[in-house]
Order: sequence, then C-alpha cells, then structure tokens
Amino acid sequence: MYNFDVMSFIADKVSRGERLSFEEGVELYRSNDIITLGRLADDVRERLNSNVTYYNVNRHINYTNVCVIDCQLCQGAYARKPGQEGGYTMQLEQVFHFAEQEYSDSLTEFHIVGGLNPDLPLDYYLDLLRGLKKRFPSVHLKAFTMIELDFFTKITRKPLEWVIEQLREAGLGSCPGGGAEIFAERARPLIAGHKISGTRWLEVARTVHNMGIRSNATMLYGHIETLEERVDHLIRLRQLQDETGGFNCFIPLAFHPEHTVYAHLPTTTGMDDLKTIAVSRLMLDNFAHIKAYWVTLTPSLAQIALRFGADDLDGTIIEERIIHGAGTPTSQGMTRAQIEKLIRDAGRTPVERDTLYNPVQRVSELV
Ligand code: V47
Repeated sequence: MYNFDVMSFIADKVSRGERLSFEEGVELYRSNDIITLGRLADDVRERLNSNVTYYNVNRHINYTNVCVIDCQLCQGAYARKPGQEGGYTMQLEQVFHFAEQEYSDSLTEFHIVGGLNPDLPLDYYLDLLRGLKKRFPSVHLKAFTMIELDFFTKITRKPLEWVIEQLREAGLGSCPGGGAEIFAERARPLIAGHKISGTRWLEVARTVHNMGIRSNATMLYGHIETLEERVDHLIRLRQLQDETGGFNCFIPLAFHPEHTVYAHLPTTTGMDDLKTIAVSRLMLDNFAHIKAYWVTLTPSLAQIALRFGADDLDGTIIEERIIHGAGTPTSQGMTRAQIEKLIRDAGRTPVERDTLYNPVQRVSELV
C-alpha cells in the first residue's frame, strides 16, 4: 500500500515535469514495479526525444594500458602497472596506423582514452590529436577523461585551463564520460584506489564546460556501492548540469567483475540494469540523452532499455578493450545495419548522430 502511494505520488510529479528528490530516487530504486518505473521513464524519454533512438559510427583508440593508479576495477583486467607484463604503449605512428586501418568514410568519431602513463609527456597527447586531425579532418576527437586531464596538470605543473587550451588547439572536440565511477567518499576509494575524488572529477568537468567544451558523464554501478550512493551520484551530476549545461549524455556502466579484485561479486541483473536506466532518466531531468551502452548491457538488454528511458545506443565501436578486459560477453562491434535493426525492432526510429547529437545524413547503403 505504502509503495503504491509513493509510486503514484512520484508519477504525478513526473507528469507535471517536477524535479524528483533524493528520497524519491531511492524509493524508485527500491520499487520492484518495473513496469510502472519503465513507463514513467519512457514518458519522459518521449517528451524529450520523441520516438528517436540515436547511435553513432565510432572507433575506440586505447593508446596505453599502463597506469599508475591502483584501481580495483581495472588493474589486472585492462590496466597494468609501469613495467608489468602485458603493459603496452602505442608509439604515435602505431596510433596513426591503427586509426588508418579503422577509418572508413562513414566514421564520425574517435573515442580516445588510456591509462595514466608517467612516461608520456603532454606533447605525446598533443601530437596524437594533431596527427589524427591532419589525417582525418572530418572525424570528431572525443578524448581524455577528467582523470586524464587532471593527470596532465600534474605532469606539466600547469593550470587545468592551460592544459585544456593546448588540447583544444591540437584538435580536441569533446571529452568522454569515464572515470566518474561512483562519487561517494565511502565507496570511491574501495573501487578506484587513489584516483581523484568525485569532487575533483566534477571540478574538472566544470572547467571543461566553462571553456566551451562538452563532455559526457558515467556512473559505474553493481559493485560495492549502495542505492543511496547511486542516487547521490546522479544528484551531483544534475547539480553540475544545472550550473553549466555542458553534459551531452549520461551513461550508466554495469560493473563486470571478472579479472578484477572483485571477481567474487556477481554481475548485475537485468532488473538492476533496467531500473538504473529508468531511475537515471527520471532523476537527470536536465540531461537530454541517456545512453544504453550495449557493450556492458548486451545488445538485447540495451534494446529493451530503449523502452525504459534510454534514447541512445552508443556506436559501432569494433574494438573495445576496457570492459572486454573485465569479461563482458558482448561481441567487439556492430554494423550500422545491426544497430538499426535493434532500434527498429524496439519500435523506435534510428537516427545516426555525430558526437554532438547532430543527425548525420547518408546517401550510402547501410553496412
Ligand atoms: O572509466 C572500468 C569503466 C569506463 C570496468 O563517454 C568498467 O561516450 C565495467 O567511460 N566493468 C570506460 N566498467 C568506459 C567509458 C565510456 C564508454 C562508452 C562511452 C563513453 C562516452 C564512455 O569503464 C571507465 C570505468 O568507469 N570500467 N572497469 C569494469 N570492470
């Protein structure tokens, strides 16, 4: 009875377009009325994005897996300590060669991230961006998380604004949303070692936005965090978005424990994944887009998420290393035709977008 009342109270607020509180976010998570939750999130999604579902044609470049951070969720699965077996760092020529192999006329984005490698100077990153921009001028470079940007200030001993300006001049288009993990002060060090705090992640994102560069935001869930800590994470993002409006989209990332120190933990369940998409859509009323990242969710569940609040499936990718390193069972890539079929079979209209959500017009056949 109590739960029913809470859900109908929240439903009324959602229909009036009113902002939900922390407590209401937690109540939504606690409810197992997944149908009502999905319908509420779907209503909001349709209000914001009508029947459209976005995807893009992108490739990932992970230039190094060498990382000084003892991050429990990534060390061993993807990252390696300096000098440790299995570590790699691509020479710039290797990056360009890889990019040339991955390039096709339909490519609109390179998604570029790597570990915090103490042997690389800032010039490596600047030359990487310049070299890619010169070779592929029409491809958007979505590069470096807030963690990497903060690291660049440490290796250069320069202010963040200076670092961002150098990267922008070299060709940086926008920033991906990784490294946010979970902001809560209790949980964060238990999964992310001595990675920068949640407060610092938000501060770097604020600076990026204030300099006119857009970025994404993520939340890693399904490890040792509480439901309250998830809702707290969403509210901190919502506050920053109120201030800057600089986030393009939000991407909840389901934790894959294999090969990490948390290998004993179970993977997330379908119920939890769909609830997280729906609660995110309902809490983040100032985010235009919620991405169902098929790499972590599986294409089938990501497709269902398109009826639970998500309006974006991310991209074709082809080679993803970070979450595959931690055992995700999904394949490495999808063709445009496969993504469009998933979207159409969910009753949605596929729209190919660029990184900044402008529709991409094509005359070619889908491949
Ligand atoms: O920052 C690390 C997460 C992120 C694991 O901005 C893990 O468009 C699951 O941020 N299990 C990288 N997740 C991926 C990412 C991303 C992906 C797609 C699109 C965008 C975007 C960003 O993956 C890391 C971390 O939060 N991660 N280890 C793991 N074991």
